[in-house]
Amino acid sequence: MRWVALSLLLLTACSRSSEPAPRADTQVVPVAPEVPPATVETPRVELAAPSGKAESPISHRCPAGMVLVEGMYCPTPKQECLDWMEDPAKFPYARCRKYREPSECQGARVPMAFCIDREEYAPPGQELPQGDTSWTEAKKICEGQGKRLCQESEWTFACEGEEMRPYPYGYERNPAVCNFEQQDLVDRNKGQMYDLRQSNAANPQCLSPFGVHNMVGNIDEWVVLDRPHYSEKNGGRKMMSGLKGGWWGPLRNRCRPVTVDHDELFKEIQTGFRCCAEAKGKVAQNDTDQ
Ligand SMILES: [Ca+2]
Repeated sequence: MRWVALSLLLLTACSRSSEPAPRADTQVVPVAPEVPPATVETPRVELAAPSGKAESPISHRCPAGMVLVEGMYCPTPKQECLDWMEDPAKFPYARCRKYREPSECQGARVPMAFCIDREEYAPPGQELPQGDTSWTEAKKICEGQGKRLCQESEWTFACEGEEMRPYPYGYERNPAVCNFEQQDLVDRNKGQMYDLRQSNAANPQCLSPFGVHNMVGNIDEWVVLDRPHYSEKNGGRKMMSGLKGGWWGPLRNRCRPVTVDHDELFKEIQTGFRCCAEAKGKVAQNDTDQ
């Protein structure tokens, strides 16, 4: 019973900061929080200030279908939640209704320039993003396209922008623009999660400051962790697989959190990815932060 395991997962899930990977689970996950397992979740807080780099849709520096993400990334922003939907002291995966605006950058920024797929990966000719994909499979598909799996910090920057937005679209949680906060998650007759993926043509407003689509919600996206995760459930084994953005359930669905503890072969209907690639040309450091 996969779904039984799923429910355990919801309760157990992963950690560093993201939403638990979903498990299909048996219960209609109550509107609530995902529960936490142990973790390293860093309570990140606060939000951002507009810095605006407006989107850079298509660039000659990136392959077709990719967006140029260039600017000064803040590794340690202060993003302060003003209105929690659950008690973060009890639920590591608590959702935040509204953040203080703007966010503040604590520490030095880092220049970044790379390309990222505008959309969640969908097989050629299809608009429905591919789910049921493991980290290992995602990596192979990206590399087969001459790309690579995104680094955690790259994904975060593409989502937050220089403004360090908690949500790609701003400071207030808004399930009307992206696919998350769905409540009816499990088909009890079949004992499995409903497939609530939405097409890449849906949710046109679910954009990051760089114009990257559906980063939070819809498909949970595999990345390469910035720092290794040593999984207790795997005997302390080093793992580099992380999930970003959450899926369609009532999760954190923010830019900063990352879910760890799902190994390289884990996959469910809600796990997918998008790829990154090197940008052509030099990093124009002086052009970026203004
Ligand atoms: Ca997504």
